[in-house]
This record gives sequence, structure tokens and C-alpha cells, in this order.
Amino acid sequence: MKNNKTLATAVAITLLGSTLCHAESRVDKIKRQFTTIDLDKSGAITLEEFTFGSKTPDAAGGQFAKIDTDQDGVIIFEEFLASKQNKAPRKQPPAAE
Ligand SMILES: [Ca+2]
Repeated sequence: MKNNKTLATAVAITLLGSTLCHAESRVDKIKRQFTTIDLDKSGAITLEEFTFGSKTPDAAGGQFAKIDTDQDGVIIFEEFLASKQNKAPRKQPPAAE
């Protein structure tokens, strides 16, 4: 049957597609983090929400200021995404010299 071959091709394309979309799933993951921190789901993270969601509340103010690149007092998803993509995974920042 020709239909079976079409189905097999469709399955293969789907599998290939999910492999190719691996980079996008990283963005999805960041988006999920963003919406988790954005407690009131306003589409922007305030300093209060950021501090609440931070593992290191003492350092949250400084981190927030770094991510809030246009300094309008809230972190939008584009700023959050940029901060995640620019930052290489690193466990601890090096000690100040
Ligand atoms: Ca901002």
C-alpha cells in the first residue's frame, strides 16, 4: 500500500523535526522559567518577583539590574532570554581580585 509508505515518511519527518527543534526546546524551557518567576503573569518580571524567585535573594538586586538592560524596572522575556543565552553555564563567578 502506498499509504503505509506515506505514513512512514511522515513519521520520519516528525522524528527529524523534533531533533532539529532541539534548540527551540531550550527557549521553551527558558520561557517556562520566565512564566514561573512572573507570578502575576503580567508578561514582565518585577524586582519583587525576581527576588522572591531567586535562590540568592541578597544578590537578586544586582542580578536584576544586569538583566534589565533598558532599566525600566521590569524584565521582559526578551531581556530574560538574552541573559540566559549570553551567559555561559558557570557554577560560581570567579572571586573578585
Ligand atoms: Ca526591562
